[in-house]
Amino acid sequence: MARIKALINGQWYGDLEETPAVRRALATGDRFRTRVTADGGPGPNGASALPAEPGRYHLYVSYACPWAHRTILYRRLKGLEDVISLSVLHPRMGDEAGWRFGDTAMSTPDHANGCRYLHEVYQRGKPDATTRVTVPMLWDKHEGRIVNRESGDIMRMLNSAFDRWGDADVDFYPPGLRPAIDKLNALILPRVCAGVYRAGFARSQADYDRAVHELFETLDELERRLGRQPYLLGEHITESDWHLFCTLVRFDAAYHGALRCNRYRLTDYPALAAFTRRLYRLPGVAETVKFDHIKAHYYDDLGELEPTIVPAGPARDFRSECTAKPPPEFSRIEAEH
Ligand SMILES: N[C@@H](CCC(=O)N[C@@H](CS)C(=O)NCC(=O)O)C(=O)O
Repeated sequence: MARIKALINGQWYGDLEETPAVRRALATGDRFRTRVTADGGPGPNGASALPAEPGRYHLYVSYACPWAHRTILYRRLKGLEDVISLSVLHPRMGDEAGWRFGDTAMSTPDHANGCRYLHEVYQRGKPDATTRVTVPMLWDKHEGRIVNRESGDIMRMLNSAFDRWGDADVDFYPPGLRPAIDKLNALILPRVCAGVYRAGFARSQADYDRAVHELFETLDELERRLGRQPYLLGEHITESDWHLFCTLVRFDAAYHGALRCNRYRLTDYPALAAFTRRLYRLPGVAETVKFDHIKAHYYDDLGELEPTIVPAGPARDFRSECTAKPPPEFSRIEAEH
């Protein structure tokens, strides 16, 4: 059974067996889905909301994590670095304390709460919380509580709620493209972005095989799409592009090996690789991609990997890939073959 880290009724467990009871407790535990809107009016579907204000909110991230990476990118590309403050967790979170702060080359102190570990911040925000302790997490410094820890929600908030201070011209979720973005996200998020995790953390060979099949089938489809246009929805960069980018940029460094997604590498897909480079080269993006953090994280003790699963790849046909003629002394052997 998998070992996980979690807060249960406010108590921290750094090495917990994921029994059905634990899974149920977490499934019905705290959600933290408050939004920040421009004027504090309700969020999507009437979600409770807080007003955008400069200096009020704090973002907890790790540069290793693809979900946190999206929020780092939005903070940068929307020009919100002076509006929303930031603390960086150390990428190695395998020991029992989980995500930790520190004044190191790979992390910062906790600038908002002065805690040593992220689970302490969660406890401070909600003393009886039942939840996994994840990044990214958006914190309200005025009320001393967790606003939200869903990267998809945080992206949408940063995209529009803070436009009085940020760059209002940059819009990754424009009204005219919303249905198309939502449709694409419904394909990419489960099959690619979460798909690499479903493969890597599968508990059985059959679950792994299914996840890997869906992952590479979808990458094939996206390769065809990006062979025709620079970004997923044409000429305009949207939220869906950033979802995909944050997974692809980690693919060869981490997912291919550590999460056993090794049928092909990103570099085996010309259009997907070109798309990743295209986004990487946009001003401000390269600084958000830290391969040392990514590798340290995924090759740390993630604790939940099933040791007996056999990886699917590499899918190579050396015979058709090699066109060189054999030296003459081998021609007799080949003729006999
Ligand atoms: N639903 C979250 C997922 C975030 C997530 O899974 N973060 C990982 C790091 S990549 C984490 O903090 N895991 C710690 C844990 O689950 O114990 C989101 O999209 O923001």
